[in-house]
Amino acid sequence: FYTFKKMTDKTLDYTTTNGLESKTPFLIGVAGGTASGKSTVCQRIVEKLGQQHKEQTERRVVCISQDSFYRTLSPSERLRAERGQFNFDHPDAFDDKKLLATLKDILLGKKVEVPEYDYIANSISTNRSHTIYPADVVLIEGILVFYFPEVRDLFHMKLFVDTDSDTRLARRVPRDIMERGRDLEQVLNQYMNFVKPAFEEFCLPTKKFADVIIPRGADNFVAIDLIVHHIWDIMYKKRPAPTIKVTNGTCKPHSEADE
Ligand code: UZR
Ligand code: MG
Repeated sequence: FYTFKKMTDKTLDYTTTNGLESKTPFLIGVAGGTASGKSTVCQRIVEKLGQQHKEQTERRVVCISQDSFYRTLSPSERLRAERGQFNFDHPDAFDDKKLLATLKDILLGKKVEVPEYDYIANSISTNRSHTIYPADVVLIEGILVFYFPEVRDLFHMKLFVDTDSDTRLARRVPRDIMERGRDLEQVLNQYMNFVKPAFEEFCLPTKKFADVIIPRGADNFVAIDLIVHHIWDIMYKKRPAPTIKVTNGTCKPHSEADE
């Protein structure tokens, strides 16, 4: 099997629609309902590509969460959020312009800063962010990454993690209570009032945009294996990646130092 050394020897290259021969990351979108296992699927892909122990600057495969693109709430929205009355599952809760601009920069081979999200404060951290260095493969996961058409059009590959709703709820409840500091009543109210209806209205209809639907999520080793093999093929056998359009910018190759 391939080693990490071999992997660093090559980067992706393909011709963009502006005609420039360019090396840009292969961008993968991972959507699915809350607690469907999106992050775990991404982690498994990174592990299978042998990346999990690498330093951030050396990584050839990186993951970003759409949570980093929640918009800043107004004072009254913030109060509602504290009472569990703000709809974090609605497309309006996100700063899609910022998400779009960041993904375009990534495709142009630029280094970007992505803030961390703080679930207890219900906002992005002002002091904690991480730098995403140019990589070969960038995964971006989130409930609504296929919702915004301009964002959706930037992905080379779209995955939808399709896990039953009852399984997702069963995972979501303990996660919110233990990791996100909520109580049971608040979690269930929020689920019934916002999470479930928004999933049905905004997330589920984006399943049709996926190239690959992964039933059962991260437990589906066969599907993850197939996806990883496809990524390998594109990275090493120079199978052409699908062409994507990056407007408002010129694609330029990574610097030699990144090779
Ligand atoms: P995943 N979310 C919060 O609980 N609090 C916030 O401050 C921001 C987001 C939740 C959001 C959504 N909903 O269902 C979930 N609520 O994060 C998406 N309520 O994250 O895909 O990891 O489940
Ligand atoms: Mg998540």
